[in-house]
Amino acid sequence: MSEENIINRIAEICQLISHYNHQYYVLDEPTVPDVEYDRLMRELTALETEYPQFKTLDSPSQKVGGEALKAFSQVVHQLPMLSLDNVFSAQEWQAFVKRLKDRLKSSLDFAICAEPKLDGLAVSLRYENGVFVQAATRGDGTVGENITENVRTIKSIPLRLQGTNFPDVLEVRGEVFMPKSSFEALNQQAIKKGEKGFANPRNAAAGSLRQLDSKITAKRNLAFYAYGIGFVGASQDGNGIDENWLADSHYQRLCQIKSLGLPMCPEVKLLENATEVEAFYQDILQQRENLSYEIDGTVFKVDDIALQQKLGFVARAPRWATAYKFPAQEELTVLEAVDFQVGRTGAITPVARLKPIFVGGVTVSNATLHNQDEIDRLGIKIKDTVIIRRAGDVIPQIVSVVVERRPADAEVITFPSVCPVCESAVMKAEGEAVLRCTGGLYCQAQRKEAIKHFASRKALDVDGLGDKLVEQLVDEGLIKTPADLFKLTTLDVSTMARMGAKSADNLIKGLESAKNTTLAKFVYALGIREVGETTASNLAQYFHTFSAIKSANEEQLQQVPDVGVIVAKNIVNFFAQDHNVEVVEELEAIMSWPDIEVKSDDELPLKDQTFVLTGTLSKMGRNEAKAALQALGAKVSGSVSAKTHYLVAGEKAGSKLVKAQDLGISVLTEDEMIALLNS
Ligand code: I6G
Repeated sequence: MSEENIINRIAEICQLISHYNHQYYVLDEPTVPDVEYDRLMRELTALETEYPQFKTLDSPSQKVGGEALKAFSQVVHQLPMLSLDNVFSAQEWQAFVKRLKDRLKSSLDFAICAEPKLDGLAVSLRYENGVFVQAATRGDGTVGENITENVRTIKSIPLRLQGTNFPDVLEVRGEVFMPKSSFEALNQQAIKKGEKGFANPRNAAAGSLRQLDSKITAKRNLAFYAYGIGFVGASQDGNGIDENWLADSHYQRLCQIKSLGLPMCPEVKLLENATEVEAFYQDILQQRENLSYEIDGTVFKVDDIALQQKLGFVARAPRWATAYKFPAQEELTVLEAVDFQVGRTGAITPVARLKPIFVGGVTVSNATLHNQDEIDRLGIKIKDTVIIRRAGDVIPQIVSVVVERRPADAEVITFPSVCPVCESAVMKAEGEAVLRCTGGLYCQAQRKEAIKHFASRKALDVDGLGDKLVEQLVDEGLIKTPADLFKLTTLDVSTMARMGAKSADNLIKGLESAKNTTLAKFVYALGIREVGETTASNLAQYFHTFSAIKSANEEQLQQVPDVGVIVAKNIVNFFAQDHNVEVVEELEAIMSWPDIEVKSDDELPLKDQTFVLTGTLSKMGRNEAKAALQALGAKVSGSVSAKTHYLVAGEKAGSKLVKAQDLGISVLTEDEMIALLNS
């Protein structure tokens, strides 16, 4: 190859790879398979190794990380990097707007640029003549750290701007963050290696950016969204494009940066006026768990740059912008006591009684401590100050203990030596972390939980029979087993405390109609350990009759999808116990379900295909879609794995969609699934 050909080929590959990077990391629309991308990258590195003199500063090969640094040098920001003031409520937001209007001496409405507030690190990127030359942290706002080599490895940050319409010097400001899926993968790896892992995606992003060895950063899968423009100017040998290049709207400026190939957060929206702010805040709060990145609030900015200039700055923050933060998801509180609860399967769970604390939008006073292993892992004692986390609708968790705040009289948590409810012996099965009561249905707690499960919505769905009523019926000695429910009379029930004739009548009617069910629901309602809805439905599909399930041995049971050694053992054990057989026989005599239709393989075109449903399915709904897929032989699983064939992604699909995409699994929209079902 002639020198000229080599230079041309290097330039050609660089341009192609940058283009594919943009499609993949910024637009989320890859057009070539990974293998093609890898081929080009290998060819480029080979050429650059052989002809280092032709390697350019903006080569995409530099994204894999360069030489390790001894320390970070300092960067003086040409324009200070400001931070944001906060508001925490609708009232505070309104007060903010009032201050703006007072200062502007105007009652007119103004447009607002609304953005999610990413939980990452603010950085400033500098492009000179379109080439990425420097990245710096915010630091103290005036002087930051030079993290150029690390930022160079972030795949969605272009090393050369697209097109030609940009100023000679352009500083882009934005947030470097770690997507939730990358954070989870990173922590899984750390746990496998026996390391501690990062507390949250923000820490992981910060830890990854502050690596002296950029090869480590390169492996961390960081991402970037631009939120504004810093210094803009013509350099000495400039081409004349300068500040006038800038649009006079903040939102338009973000679009300008986007057109140069920099990623902009897809949730950014231009609002007509300040009254639309609350709806945007609520909408983003709703979406929070499903977003692929962590956020801790929203940011609102006066959109008109002329108004921004009139408003100016206070100390370190602009007057024209504020973060409207979400309620904190982590808080400090005190562990006041630990109670032990006995569940349906006898598991004894320590429950933390906490000093009530407002966290994640609700007041929390209890949290599970799971088992002894968890207590050991946390190193927690009664009277400890703890960090509690409540994210979205997830149940509150104790994240860690603030050991420095431990009082001298903190008490060790000790598990009971007998069942706290029935005083039967307790035991821990080999390899299990859970302590269990051995009392079975002799134990009143297990009995109550078994009946609650039997009557619950996903099982027999008995109208008028809630958890409280089950407790009352058992406490008053009216029932001992699920079968006893059907022996209740209106008279029995109406004589109970707080029970009117009408409610009693409703309950008896509810029980009457619950007698007709399906085989799958009946099997699920029995509450056999680890037999959930899907397993129960698989058992029904496989065996067709209840007597076949009851008499199957472990080997036969293991032929059923989802049933492994442990579940098979649990099923056999359940039917081997006299008290279970007694109750089951009584129930069989009372209840009925239609025969399972036996289908030939021709009628099961989706046999052996595993589907996962995620997001909101607005046309069919989850349950209907699941039933329709199963009717055609498909398996419907709750989690995405390498064994998944299709992911059906409804609106606001979140981490499952990200995982499926990472694994290269076919993703169907709801309409595509409906078309598949109809075909
Ligand atoms: O630190 C920040 C995060 C996000 C920001 C910011 C932002 O907008 C979405 N915007 C400004 C104007 C500043 N800091 C100073």
